Amino acid sequence: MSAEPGPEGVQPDWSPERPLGPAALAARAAYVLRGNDLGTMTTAAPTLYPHMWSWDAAFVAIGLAAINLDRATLELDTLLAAQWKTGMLPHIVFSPDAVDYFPGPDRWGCLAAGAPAPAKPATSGICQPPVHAIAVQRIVEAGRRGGRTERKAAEAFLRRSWKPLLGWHRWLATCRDPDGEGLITVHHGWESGMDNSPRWDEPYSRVRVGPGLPPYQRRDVSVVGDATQRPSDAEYDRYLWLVEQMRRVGYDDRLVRERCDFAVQDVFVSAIMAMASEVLAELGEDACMPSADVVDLLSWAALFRAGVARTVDASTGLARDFDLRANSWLPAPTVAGFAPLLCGGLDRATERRMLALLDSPAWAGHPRLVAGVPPSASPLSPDLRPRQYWRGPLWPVVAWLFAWSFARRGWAHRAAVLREEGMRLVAGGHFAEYYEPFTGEPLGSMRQSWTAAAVLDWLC
Ligand code: 2M8
Repeated sequence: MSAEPGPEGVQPDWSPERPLGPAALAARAAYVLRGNDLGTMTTAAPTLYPHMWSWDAAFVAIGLAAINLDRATLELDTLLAAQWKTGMLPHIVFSPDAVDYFPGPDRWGCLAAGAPAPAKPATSGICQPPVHAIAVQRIVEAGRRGGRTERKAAEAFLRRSWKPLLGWHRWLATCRDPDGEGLITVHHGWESGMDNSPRWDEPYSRVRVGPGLPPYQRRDVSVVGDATQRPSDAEYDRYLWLVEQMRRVGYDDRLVRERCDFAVQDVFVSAIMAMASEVLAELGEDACMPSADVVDLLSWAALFRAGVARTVDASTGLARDFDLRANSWLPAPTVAGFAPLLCGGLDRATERRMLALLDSPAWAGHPRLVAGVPPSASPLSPDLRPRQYWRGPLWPVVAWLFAWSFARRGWAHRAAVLREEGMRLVAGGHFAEYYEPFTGEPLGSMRQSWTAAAVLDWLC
């Protein structure tokens, strides 16, 4: 292995490295996942994110499915065991053994606030994108490729996870889209998974931090070692204020909907909901699960696909989020604008235009990008911050998600190109959280589980 970085995020003398061969890269990726394994959960990253994150856990399971089916199912079993009584899968499942993280269980204070959370383990009080059905599909496929024992284990896993997964999708469809508009509402940028994306600048600008915000000390900045890669303190105040608002209403779904300062219909989460509902319906149909469940899943797939398609702005060619508090569209050009390509539903002309835009110099076709993958923000945007998290860097896991859905949609060539370009990012053997788009410098955490997992899935 190459020398470990000092603070988790800092590469002391980074310079472009010679690419490793596929076998060495796969071995390193497996080594990273093993190193981040706490036994029944894998940390999203060893120091920066020392607990289980919901959508990270799904990607981890996807990577593990390629090398250790039992460990892959255990990962999702751990997550599902933390499901709330309402059906919500929490965005963080805290390990009692892990090192510090802020905001930790006390700051979320879910049980003390009377939330419908499990007595154990401790969790956060919000959710993340519902990619989990994709992991289940990967596990079932890996089971089928294996022998009789693996196939049976994967089928048993599907049977035991069916109800919790259905409950999760039902909670999203009912609590987060109560009027059946086909768009999921998020109440925190963290729920989108794209925490500080320019998508959220407008809605956050309307969040007024109240006087009662308890004091706190950030930990992320010292771990990464370079504050410019992370959200600002002012942004963090707003993140923490939203947590405070939700805590004060006991994380009650209805009250959060009514009172939380942040309420945005998220087009990317909605596209994932459409796609994942369809995947789950197919798995259920194959495994003879109750047909009423399959019908519900198919109806959500259709509803959210249509909801996502309706958000496309004819003038930019991109899909948009909608701010329910300001009653306005959010037009920031980010990777989320390509959400309809994940789930389908556009008419042919609009879809072709969107694909051409994705390939253009304004996006993945920008001549200076080190890899032709969808960047988190347009390289031509005046707001581009090439080193800052969700405001411009390239994310291998995002490339994986697009590649997977393009393959599913029958676009084999596009999927293969994305895989090849995504592999270009990680070829030096750092499984970084994200990469500088023009130099390829690895940034954020250096042992990010979902990056290693994406590489394993691509290589194995
Ligand atoms: C990032 O989010 C956490 C908060 O949830 C953070 O910045 O502290 C995001 O990139 C999110 O999408 C991801 O799941 C998480 C762990 O990798 O890190």
